[in-house]
This record gives sequence, structure tokens and C-alpha cells, in this order.
Amino acid sequence: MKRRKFIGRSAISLAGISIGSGLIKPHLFAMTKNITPKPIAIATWNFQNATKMAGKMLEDGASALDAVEQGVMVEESNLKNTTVGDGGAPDRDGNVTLDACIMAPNGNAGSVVYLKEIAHPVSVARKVMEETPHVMLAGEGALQFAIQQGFKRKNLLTAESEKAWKEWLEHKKYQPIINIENHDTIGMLCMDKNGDIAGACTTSGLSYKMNGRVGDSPIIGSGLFLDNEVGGAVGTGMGEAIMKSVGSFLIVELMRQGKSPQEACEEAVMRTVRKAPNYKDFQVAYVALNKQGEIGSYCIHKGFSYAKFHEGESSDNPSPSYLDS
Ligand code: SD4
Repeated sequence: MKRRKFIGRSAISLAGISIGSGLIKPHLFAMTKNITPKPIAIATWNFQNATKMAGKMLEDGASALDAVEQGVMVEESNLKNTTVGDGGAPDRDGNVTLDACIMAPNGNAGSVVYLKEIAHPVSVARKVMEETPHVMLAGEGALQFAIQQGFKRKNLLTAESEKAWKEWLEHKKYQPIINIENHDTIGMLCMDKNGDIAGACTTSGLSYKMNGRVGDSPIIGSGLFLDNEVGGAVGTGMGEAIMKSVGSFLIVELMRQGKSPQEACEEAVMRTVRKAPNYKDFQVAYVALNKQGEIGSYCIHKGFSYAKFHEGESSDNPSPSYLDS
């Protein structure tokens, strides 16, 4: 190979394509830039109480894993939030069933699906991750495990949720509501002072879903995925659409290939838009964070935003959308 050509190739290699048989990943360059990571917490929707809790913990030196768990627990406890944790809307038969997952910087993951009567499913998911050889526990087994771990049973159906469900029973129209009152499933990503990333996602799923239905939120790769070398992504909206495109995994892999978080979120939403003829009937939204602390978000319908806590400041950040409404 001529010297000039070789130099040309080397330059491309250093820009992140390849050297010899090895692959140089773009993020490795950024990591060598001597950046001091600034802790950051982001979450789907305007859940600023949750990102504030997590962000302040991170500033005090907490790990991303502890911060993300405590952060989403704020919404699991919020009785006014009828799509997460305690007070979540029931399925069409009146059961409140919760889905949640958590991922650690080392790639470990835990998840619970169709969990009843436990107010903090994210903490049960963490126990699955840390105390069992498994990733996911479902239904009765997940409940038994939670009780063994010391979690207390509780009736999660509030009087308000029961009333709304009984009103729904009168017409039984199953229609996903786009941007339910602007608060919804919480998916959170945190980066701590070491630059390590963790994530969590927790929900009661779609209101009045079929008994037994599980959505994207507890599915590693769908509602949440991260790779501590690259970044992370979380999704919210119509879980069926997110699962069919394995949206969060897709975003992380696109970032690994060099796309910005924004470009990666846009591509993931477009996969759904291109494949689902009825995409106008539901919302799908993603928010992503890369290792350099860059954030991206995109959704089908206007109205989605993400909460952020960074350098002592809390904000709500409206997301660009594919449709104007
Ligand atoms: C689900 N993705 O169970 C969740 C619900 C949600 O906006 O995020 N709704 O499908």
C-alpha cells in the first residue's frame, strides 16, 4: 500500500472507523478527552420531583444505580400519578399490576412483570438483579419473592382509580389516550460523578389493559437499555410498538455506531412510523443520554417532554416530535 493511501486510511481509522482488525469506537475518543463527568439525571415526562431527588443524590456522590432507584420511587409513591406504582390504574378486571426494570452500569439487569400489591416494583427488580441468578420474575412468583425479601403487601387500588375504572366499565372503550394528562410511565437515566450510567423504568402499564398484559417498560432492550461504554435510552408510550422495534436497544446500538442521542431517538421513532399504519393513533417517545452527557429525545405526537437535573438546575424540556399535534 502506498504511503499516502496508508496515511489516509489511518486518518479515517482515528476518526473512529477501524485500525487493522480492531474497531475503535467513537465514544472511546471522548472518554480520553479528560472530561470530568458532571452528574446528570433525566426522566421521561415532566417528572422533575424524581429527577431532583436523583440529581441531588448524584451531586452528593451517590452511585447512578442508587440514584435511579430512589428517583423513580418518587413517582411510584405519587398517588396522583395513575400510571405508575401505588395508585396506578387497574386492568379491565380491576387488578393493579405493575411492571418495572433496572439496569446497572456493569450490564446487570433485573425486572418484574405483572406484580401485584407491592408499591415499589423497581426495588423488587433490583433485588431480582442482586439476589437471584435471574433477570425477570413474573406474577405470583415475583410477589412471593418480594414478600421473602421483606416487602409489604398493600392494596394499590385507590378510591379515585377505582371510581375511574368503574366509569370506564360503563362504556368499556379500549382506547390508548395520547399523553395522558402529561404524566405517564417513568423511565430514568442517571450518570454519576464517575461517569457511570444506570437506568430504571416503572409503570402500571396501559390503563384498562387486558388481564395479563405486559408492556415494554420491564423488558430490557425495549423500555430501557444501556451500555455503560456508550449510553442509555428509555421509552414511553404504546408498549406494543416499542417492543416490536426493541426501541431502547436500537437507540443504544445506533449511538454505538456514532449517531448522536438525538439522531438515534429519531431513527427509533421512525421505525415505528414506517412500520405501523396506525402510528397516528398512539404515542411513542424516547429519551437518550450518551457517555459525553449529550441528550436526545423524539416522539410521534407533540406533548412529550423530559425532566432533567444538571448542575443544580431542574428543567422540563419539550421534545421535538414527528407530528405537529
Ligand atoms: C406500557 N409503555 O405499558 C407503557 C405505558 C406508557 O405512556 O409508557 N404509557 O405500554
